[in-house]
Amino acid sequence: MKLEGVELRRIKMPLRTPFRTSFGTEHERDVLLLRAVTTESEGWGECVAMSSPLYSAEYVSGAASVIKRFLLPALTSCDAAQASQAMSRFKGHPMAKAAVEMALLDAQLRASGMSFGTYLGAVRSRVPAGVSVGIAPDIPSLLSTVEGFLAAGYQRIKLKIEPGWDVAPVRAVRAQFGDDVLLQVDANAAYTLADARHLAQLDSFDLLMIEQPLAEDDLRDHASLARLLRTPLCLDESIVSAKAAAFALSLGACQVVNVKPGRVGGYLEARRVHDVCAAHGVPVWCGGMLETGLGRAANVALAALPGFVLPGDTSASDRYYVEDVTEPFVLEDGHVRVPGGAGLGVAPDGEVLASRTTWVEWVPV
Ligand code: OSB
Ligand code: MG
Repeated sequence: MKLEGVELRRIKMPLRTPFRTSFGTEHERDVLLLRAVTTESEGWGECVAMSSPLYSAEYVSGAASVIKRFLLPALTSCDAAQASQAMSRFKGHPMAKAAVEMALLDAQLRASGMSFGTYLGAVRSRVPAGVSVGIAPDIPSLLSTVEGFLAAGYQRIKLKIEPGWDVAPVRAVRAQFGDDVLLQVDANAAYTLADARHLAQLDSFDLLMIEQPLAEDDLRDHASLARLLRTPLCLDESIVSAKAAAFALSLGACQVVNVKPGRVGGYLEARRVHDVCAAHGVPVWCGGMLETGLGRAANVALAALPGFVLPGDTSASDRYYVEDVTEPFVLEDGHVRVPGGAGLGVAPDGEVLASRTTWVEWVPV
């Protein structure tokens, strides 16, 4: 099997409703997709970089550039694991690397007839679905959004928080929907250790975890904060590799890990993060980056591994998109099904893709 080239494509996906986090508001998702063409098959990759470098240093145009200028020319084989090794000499750019690896892995698995889930080691055919709820304009609109998600069957609610939008929304959701709802919060690094006493007020709401309260590079302060709170800490932005996960766990910087393949450079490294955490008895869950059906298919396969013991941000397609590029992922009894077909097990619809495309370029390899 030989790689002939990769088509880079940017699509603009309108969001159902704006998604607000402590780092910004997203009105539409600008997604970079890769189509790897080999002598035997095609494979799809989705780059999770966002349009601006607000969640991490990567952004869509930068990812497209590094893929074209450095990552694709460095490929010596179209075996995903070997490609990942070849790309590792370039510093950083994990989301760009993850997208290339995903496209090659999909091509390779489609050629051999194996699913992503089987390849990664999935032990479940469906995974429980959680949902990430953006910062709302006011408490009544937050409550109506949460009510809708609970009615749809979501098994876990994650509220985005920031200074000024934390204790009150959590208290309101608990008061309205009760103590049985699995509830957690995500700060996207919006606090400092000086906020410890304020954050300790969240301890009375029996949250599953507080995700990434402090800066990405501040593992020591996370370890200090963890000792001041009863609520478990989870890390997202800080966990950039399996090695970083091992270090964070050894420091006591978190008790739970959010696994995002884009953030750690790919699905193979994501599996290693899972393995490190499993060896430490630390629960993990699968994060999300507003993926289309392509990235969602791979995430759901990953979330079916045995260490993923908490519901992830593996929502249905219609959480974000009225029309997905693939057949939509739907909620079935609060779960999302792991595709069983070869590779990702889903494929984009050519017409939907064409109608959303803003830029496309063929890069021969
Ligand atoms: O911190 O988990 C995060 C979305 C974009 C960037 C960062 C994050 C998120 C989410 C949404 O919380 C996850 C999803 O539903 O895809
Ligand atoms: Mg997060």
